[in-house]
Amino acid sequence: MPSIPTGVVRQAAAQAQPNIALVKYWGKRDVALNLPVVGSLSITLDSIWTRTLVCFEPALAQDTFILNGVANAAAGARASTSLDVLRARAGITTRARIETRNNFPTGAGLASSASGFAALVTAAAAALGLELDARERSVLARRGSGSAARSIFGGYAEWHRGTRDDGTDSCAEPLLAASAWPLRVVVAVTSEAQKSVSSTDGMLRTARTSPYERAWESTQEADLAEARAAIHAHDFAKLAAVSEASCLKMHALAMAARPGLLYWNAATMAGLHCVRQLRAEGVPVFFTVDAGPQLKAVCLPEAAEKVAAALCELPGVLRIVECGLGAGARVIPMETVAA
Ligand code: 2P0
Repeated sequence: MPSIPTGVVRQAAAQAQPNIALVKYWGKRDVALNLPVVGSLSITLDSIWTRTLVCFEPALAQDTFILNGVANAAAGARASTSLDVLRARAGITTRARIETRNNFPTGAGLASSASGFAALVTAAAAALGLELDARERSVLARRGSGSAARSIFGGYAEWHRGTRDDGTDSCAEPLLAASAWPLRVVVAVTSEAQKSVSSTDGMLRTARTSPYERAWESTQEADLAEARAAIHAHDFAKLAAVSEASCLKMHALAMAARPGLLYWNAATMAGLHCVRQLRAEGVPVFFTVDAGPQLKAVCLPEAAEKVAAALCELPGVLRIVECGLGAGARVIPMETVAA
């Protein structure tokens, strides 16, 4: 296969933000392709991000991957697998230097793999001059990390399960723009540590051993329909009900695995009760928790300050990160990655 001519460097940078699933993804029908057993639905955030520069350089013998200024071989291996798919599309074998930065903790339940692979695919496609639409980038981002399919899009997005074995119909699509219903997300960070069981391992263990797997799969379509309807109607109470139900159902499914997966800590649990108490007092807020101990409180904009103040008070809450809803993955000026 040809390489880029000696001395010619092809490069581009992109930014993507994490997304938070309101109707959760958990379980794979194809591990290699990251094909999910269920569809899922999410909101993309605005102020926490991954910025990634990809430089294809003929002089490189192998891909190099630098995360927040430090070489990271494990993350680099996953990135290389994604780049291989793009290299094959472009008909080249040239290796790349990848520099990536997160302005939030990596691998701690804040969806860094979602923003990471959405930014990587968007930057690499631009560097190689591949004219891929967002749907195609969503398919490619999914192969790196399932939830990355959703971070290609801003605002509210749904990732379709798909039915094809090759995964070409398992991509996300936008449901509603962020500006059409600008909810806010208050994240209570309860640990900065990397999680002990990765999402991938947790999903595989769950599928092998949880007695609730079939119920999880058979009830997802109804949750997705309910969430879609709530979003289109801007019905906060309805979205709160289905989102909390999906979150608790996913964790119940995972807790029932052998050995059970416990992603929460005491502060996470305190956060769940705090959010329920606030809502009982009339505050428009609901919770969701992913494969880590951070508590995410989703609220109407006018409630954000009160929600942040209440969560901040809880023992074990280390800090609060507040976000709005943001845009999908996009190309950015290359100098902003190093800045
Ligand atoms: C989600 N999570 O829908 C669910 C809910 C965590 C809990 O997607 O194995 O990093 O790379 O496809 O996408 C986290 O899993 O897993 C996730 P892989 P991913 O957001």
